[in-house]
Amino acid sequence: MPRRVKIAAAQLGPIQRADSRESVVARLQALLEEAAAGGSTLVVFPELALTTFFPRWLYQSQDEVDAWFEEEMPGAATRPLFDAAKRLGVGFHLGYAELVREGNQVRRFNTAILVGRDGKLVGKYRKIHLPGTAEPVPGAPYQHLEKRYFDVGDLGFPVWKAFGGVTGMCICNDRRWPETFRVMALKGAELVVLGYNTPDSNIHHPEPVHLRMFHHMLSLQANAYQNGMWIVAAAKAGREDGFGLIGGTCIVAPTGEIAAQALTEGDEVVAYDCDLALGEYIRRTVFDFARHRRIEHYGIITSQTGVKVQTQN
Ligand code: ING
Repeated sequence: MPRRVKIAAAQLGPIQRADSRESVVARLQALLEEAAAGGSTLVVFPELALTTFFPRWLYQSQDEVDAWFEEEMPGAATRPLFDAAKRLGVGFHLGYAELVREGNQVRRFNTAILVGRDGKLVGKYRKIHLPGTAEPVPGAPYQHLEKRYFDVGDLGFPVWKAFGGVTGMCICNDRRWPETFRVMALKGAELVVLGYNTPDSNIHHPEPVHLRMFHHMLSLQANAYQNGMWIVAAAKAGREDGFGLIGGTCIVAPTGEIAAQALTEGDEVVAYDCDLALGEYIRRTVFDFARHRRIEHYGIITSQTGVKVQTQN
């Protein structure tokens, strides 16, 4: 029995360092309205969708860093987006930098939320796989300092009954790690939504530029198929203050096929009428976890973090 939900991936073009949150929220609202007009009931926005990709720089003070964070969600600048979504009866996924004050402790996360069609918060996820470095890479044309600016997510990989199925979230680099999707699939996820900011060059090792898009799509298509789930991924793309981010916003079916994909590196909505039941046959046959998985042979995956060479000879 099909269970259809029309989902939009709302790609954002570049956000310049000088752009105000208000100007960005106006763009997000325009994308939301375009998606709603096309019949979507869930809109997926990118990672850190309110600001430029600020971890590309080293800052001199913590105040400069904290200016990129939100202490309340919605706050004054983002309230119009929540109001528009509620008015239109459309849910959304939004990535942002979250600052949490608990007593005299401050914690900072690369966070994403899922908001229902009634405008109410369904759930929150905090990015677990933080890429890059805590210290700047000497001589690099730009930095990737997520390990410096964010704490590791402390909410695990939760899933929720939402949008007609079981829905989970992850963020950007999480999509490169199969554990991310397998954990949510083991909890019954049929749909995972995510945003990303992926630089168009590798500061850690020279590699052909086409691999950025190839690895992005490979990660999504493989994980969608191997877990029999829909994956919807929205980019922040284009050149931010001269630094390039890849596009490739897309909707991937549980078969691993690309159902819809963005053509530009600007603000662009791509949508697809996803049948959340499509993955059922995959999870009942080739990836029937209960019938085929042999966890007695997998223990090393959670008992060991890095590589320890241990050959038989
Ligand atoms: N960005 C990149 C991503 O995972 C990256 C970082 C790019 C890591 C390419 C490895 C290879 O898409 C974020 N924000 O995680």
